[in-house]
Amino acid sequence: MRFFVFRISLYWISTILLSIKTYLISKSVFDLGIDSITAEMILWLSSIGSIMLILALSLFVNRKFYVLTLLTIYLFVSVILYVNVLYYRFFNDFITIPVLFQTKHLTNLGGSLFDLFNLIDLLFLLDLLFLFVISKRLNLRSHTITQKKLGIILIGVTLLLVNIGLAHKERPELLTRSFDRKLLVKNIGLYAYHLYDFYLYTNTKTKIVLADNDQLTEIINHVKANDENSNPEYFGAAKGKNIIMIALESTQSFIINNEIDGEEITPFLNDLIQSRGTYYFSNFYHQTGQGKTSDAEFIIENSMYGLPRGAVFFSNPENQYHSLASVLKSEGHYYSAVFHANNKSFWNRNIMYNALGYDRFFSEEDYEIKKEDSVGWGLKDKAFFSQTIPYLKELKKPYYAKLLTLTNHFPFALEKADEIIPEWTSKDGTVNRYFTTVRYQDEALKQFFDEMKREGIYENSIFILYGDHYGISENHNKAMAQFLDKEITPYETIQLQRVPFIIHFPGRSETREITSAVGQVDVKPTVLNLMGINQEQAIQFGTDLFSTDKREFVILRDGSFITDRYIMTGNKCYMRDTGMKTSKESCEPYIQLAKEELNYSDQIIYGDLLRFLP
Ligand code: GP9
Ligand code: MN
Repeated sequence: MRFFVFRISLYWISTILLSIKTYLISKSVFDLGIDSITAEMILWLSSIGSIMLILALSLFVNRKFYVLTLLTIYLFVSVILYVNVLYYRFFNDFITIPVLFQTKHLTNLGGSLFDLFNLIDLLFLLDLLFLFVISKRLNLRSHTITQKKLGIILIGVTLLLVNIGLAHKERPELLTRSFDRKLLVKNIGLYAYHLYDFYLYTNTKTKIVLADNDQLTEIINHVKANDENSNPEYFGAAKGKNIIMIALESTQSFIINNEIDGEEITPFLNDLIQSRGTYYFSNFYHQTGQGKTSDAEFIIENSMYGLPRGAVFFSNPENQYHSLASVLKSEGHYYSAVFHANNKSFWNRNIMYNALGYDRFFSEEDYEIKKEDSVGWGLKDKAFFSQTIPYLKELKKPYYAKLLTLTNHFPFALEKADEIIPEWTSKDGTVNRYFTTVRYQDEALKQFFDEMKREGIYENSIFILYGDHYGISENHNKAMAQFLDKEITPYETIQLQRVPFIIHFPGRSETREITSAVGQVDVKPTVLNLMGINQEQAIQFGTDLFSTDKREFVILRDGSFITDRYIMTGNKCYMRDTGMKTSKESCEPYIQLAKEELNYSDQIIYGDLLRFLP
């Protein structure tokens, strides 16, 4: 035994112990959904790889301090691990640097520390004691390892690279888009997650520190110069009404008033569009980037663009915003709530919603998610809507409620029993299933509207329905060409970025289809105008959709744009009505403008510039 212990140096014993501890805690405390051999492997690799590298820091100090440094690092990492355990037991989430500064969060935790502690946690101390006891004995031997530090670092880095490779296969774009803390920890491990969080935090903070007030003045001038008047006829048209906004997951406009094998795909939406009191915008474009659903939320809340990379929900949840929810609250005394039956930390919503001024977030925890009611990403839309009704009835009026659907999300999974129309029959399974899940979502909406009518919610509300972003990516052009019976050129790809946008006012007699090109940035100014809220001082990149002097100029996040006559994408200019290529000069005047507009919006976010407003 003695021989064995002396052979293995303190460094390796520490690495093994800490890896085992991290693995056991990740499996028992954190609910990461480790459900495959690959996921198990990733968990081991990420723990061992990062622990090897962290502990290797001790190999670079003077030999005299080697053991002390190693033990200190070990203790430090154990503390990080344990603090996450306590935090997770309370918040069902992992710590981020910004929340460390949110005193509200930590006081909550502090108040219930005693309840969060489990006797079994004392086991987490055993390894520390053990190491402490043996460390003295190993002291003499330990320096031999310091000669092998290069090898150790090489192994650590290799393990992490393999880990990242596997993680990338499991979840492409994980690091550029962030998605969700649980997914991050599951795929890169707790320690690398903290490093990543630290990087995001410092990167964001540096840009904010360097920003100044003058930038804002320039942007205000730009915004004012491009402003268009809201339509006074609609000013206050829905004043005091409850606002019910529904995000239609991955829903594109091409399915509206369309059929598959003789079956309507969206009979309810088609009817709604024809009903009294409905305004349907048939050339409404999503403007989202990598932040997908969260970008759509951000754009609609703020009338600003998302970021060129990553999700602003993740990178800038600490900024000051003048969001729809907060303006409705300050100017119209509206209560606001979001309903979404998914993990609350997905897209960092639980944190970002504070910055957006929402009063309440009903997430997965507020829904009863039975196995038979869930598919794919979670609670099916029908159950989601039904369970939301009682909550809606209890909300303080007037309210602004936003509901985010989920069933029509890639990979568009649905059980046979829920299928209203069968899957399509092309060679592309994704596209085939899409029609079926869109049809299901449409049925769920119908049921929701019926229930709202029965429960007396309908009459006093105004409804805003929007598609958040595309559901069928360019990888499926072949099947799409087959369905639409035309080639999917870059011009068509832009046209496929249209998503439904519907405003429905119960009690109004008009029915209108508005065909001008508009986008998600225009939603906030429209809603505020309908609510009778003056926005002269607002910094926003969109304008009232009912404005009579509205210019047609929609900018997509990649710099593509749509004007009354042209569509520009991939550095080529097309005629908007025919899709024919035309000379680049026609689009030229808008290119710079589009860049400028996106850039100004980015500057506001990167520099947290709205904090400079009085
Ligand atoms: C997750 C849901 C889907 O909560 O909003 O996000 P997406 O992948 O569409 O951005
Ligand atoms: Mn989405």
